[in-house]
Amino acid sequence: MADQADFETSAGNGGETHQHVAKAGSHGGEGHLTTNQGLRISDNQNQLKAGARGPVLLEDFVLREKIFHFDHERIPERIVHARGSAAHGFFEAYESLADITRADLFQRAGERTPVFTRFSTVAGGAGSVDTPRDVRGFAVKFYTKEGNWDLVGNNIPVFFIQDAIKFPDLIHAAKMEADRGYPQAATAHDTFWDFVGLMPESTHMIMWAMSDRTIPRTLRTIQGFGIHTFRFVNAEGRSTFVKFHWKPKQGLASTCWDEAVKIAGADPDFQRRDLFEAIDRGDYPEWELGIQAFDQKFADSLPYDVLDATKIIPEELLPVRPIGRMVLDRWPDNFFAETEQVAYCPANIVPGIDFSNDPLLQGRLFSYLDTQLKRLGSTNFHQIPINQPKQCPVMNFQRDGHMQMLQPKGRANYEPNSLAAAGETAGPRECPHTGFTSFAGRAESDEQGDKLRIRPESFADHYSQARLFFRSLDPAEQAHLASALVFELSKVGLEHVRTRVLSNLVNVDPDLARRVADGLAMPLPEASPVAAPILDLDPSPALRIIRGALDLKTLEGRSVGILIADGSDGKAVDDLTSAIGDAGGRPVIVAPKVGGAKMADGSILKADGQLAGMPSVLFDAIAVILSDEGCRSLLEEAAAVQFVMDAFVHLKAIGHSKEAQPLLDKAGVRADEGVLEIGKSFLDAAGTRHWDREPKVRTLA
Ligand code: HDD
Repeated sequence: MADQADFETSAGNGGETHQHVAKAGSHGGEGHLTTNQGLRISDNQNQLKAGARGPVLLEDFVLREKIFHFDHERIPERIVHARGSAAHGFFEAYESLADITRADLFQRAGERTPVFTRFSTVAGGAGSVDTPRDVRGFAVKFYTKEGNWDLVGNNIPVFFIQDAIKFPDLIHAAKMEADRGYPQAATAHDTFWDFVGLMPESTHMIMWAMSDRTIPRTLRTIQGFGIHTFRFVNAEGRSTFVKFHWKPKQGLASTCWDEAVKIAGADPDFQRRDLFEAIDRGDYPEWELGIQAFDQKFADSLPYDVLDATKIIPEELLPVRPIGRMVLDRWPDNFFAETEQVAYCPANIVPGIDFSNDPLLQGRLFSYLDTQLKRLGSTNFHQIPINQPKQCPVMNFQRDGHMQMLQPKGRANYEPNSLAAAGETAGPRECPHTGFTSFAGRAESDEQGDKLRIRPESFADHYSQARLFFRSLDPAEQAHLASALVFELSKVGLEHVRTRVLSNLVNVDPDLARRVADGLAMPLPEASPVAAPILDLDPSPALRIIRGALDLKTLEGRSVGILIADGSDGKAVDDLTSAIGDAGGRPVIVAPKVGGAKMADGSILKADGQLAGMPSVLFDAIAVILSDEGCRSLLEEAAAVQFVMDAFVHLKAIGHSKEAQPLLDKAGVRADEGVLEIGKSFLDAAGTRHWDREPKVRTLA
């Protein structure tokens, strides 16, 4: 028997009808190994055999139970967003929002609500890499006192399609091609661009997807968006439309494409590791939650429809009001139990929050619940600890089903009942005052009443906001976007598909289309026909990453790789390491051998990583502290030359000792404001990328 303490029970969801829930994860304690029936195991190394060299016996139930369980360890991965990383934390409200919502989590300044947040890529399988060009999922489960609220968003504020009926087509086209099973986690292939070309409504999202937003530096440096228009509803029943925004305190930062590709090889788990390590060292990632709140009159004043998920409301037109912050401060105990089994669902809302008629959102309300049954195998998936409400009971008469964990007592399993009159437990009752009621106001759609498979006229403009996005970007970002289009379309074998996409791009911006056509060495086609006039909307600088509002110049939370070798000046390394730490950064020592290098004074300085295994793509800036002799030896080392060369072409700051200059020369480093001898100004330079270097190191479209 295992120690009794290993099998503690918790009240969990217990309420009147749900009794105790055995605590999952109780198998982690010290003690004796047992079978799942609690039988103590005497030998976990050998099967039961008939004689020392004889055949294995079918009777070996210890073996069979162990292998049976192992064989079933995998569950179906998510059809989309399969690869993800998650963390626990809290949401803290800044002030009472009682004027616009009755949602309990927004009533009191300083109130904290536990959250579980999962970030993901979309297209790749669970075992794919962290840094493909892809949208990042940003899903937050708020365990409120009134039930779980899930805000299941992305790091991009718009979506590819307007109507949920197109979702399976979109995902089929984006994922590996059906016959060949590749490419994994990549949109650079025929079927994706075929779909995109034929669905001009995806053009705005394509602009975002081809921008640096989809190659984020870390998960800590992405924005998040609820995308759809939702509603807040206050105690009087008045509705206000809201759009949700998450802004990273760490700033918004992306990689260069070449860098993202190299990170995939150097560390396929780069972003997962970064999140884990940041939380582990107490550098808790934080986001501010903000809302754009508006009424029907404001919605009616816009030249696009707020129910159309391919549209944003520019922040310059309607500022984002900060309403609280989320801090992620605890890594899950167990990846499978929590990150894999967490079941988000946009239909999980609480009183004071409600849906709009956005047809994409409406379709999602069905899909997520359905997918959980397939993945988690039972309608009782809500009883898995990560999915249970943490601050309120679950009480109802839903019963039985696969893997039912609860043991309700008594006869009451229907409502209403009058069993209380006989002294029996009657169970929970509905509550018209505190229970959730759907917002009953007049529907936004004038078409309400007729059954129609139709797209409203107000959804017809597919290009104005794509143009707005492109024209709002910094020139360096525009060049990255154009080059990404060239790269992706170069991987498309079907020429008519490339031509069709180019025709759509002409509608976005003729200059962009020309740059992409030049990059492909293809003629520029005519613009594709449009269903609505294309508007020149005012640019929105808030959409920029580079030189935008969230482009922070700081070492906080960023890493500096310090390359050393035998003969380096130990004091210079120490001084730099402390200075980086004081500035909130993370120094990482890289040496030809992981055991360390012999400093000039004879001491040994241990390395955090070996040069061949820690290329500079893993860092935000680099320093090279070498002696003459150390530098000479590294001139013959391709990994060292590449370390410096990549940092330069990825626009990172390079600090160096005088003696390291020959290595910089060999790597083709040219002097600019980001290349400095080690000193105070290097620390300033290391807090940012050096965009002005871009034209010197790459030919962009
Ligand atoms: Fe979805 C997962 C985000 C449209 C159907 N979606 C999923 C996840 C995120 C999003 C972040 C992963 C949640 C997690 O970490 O477990 N999805 C979005 C956004 C959308 C969107 C921001 C548009 C604005 N999704 C969308 C549509 C459908 C789905 C239109 C279907 C009609 N999504 C699913 C799903 C998934 C999912 C198949 C797969 C795994 C899961 O739900 O739990 O049901």
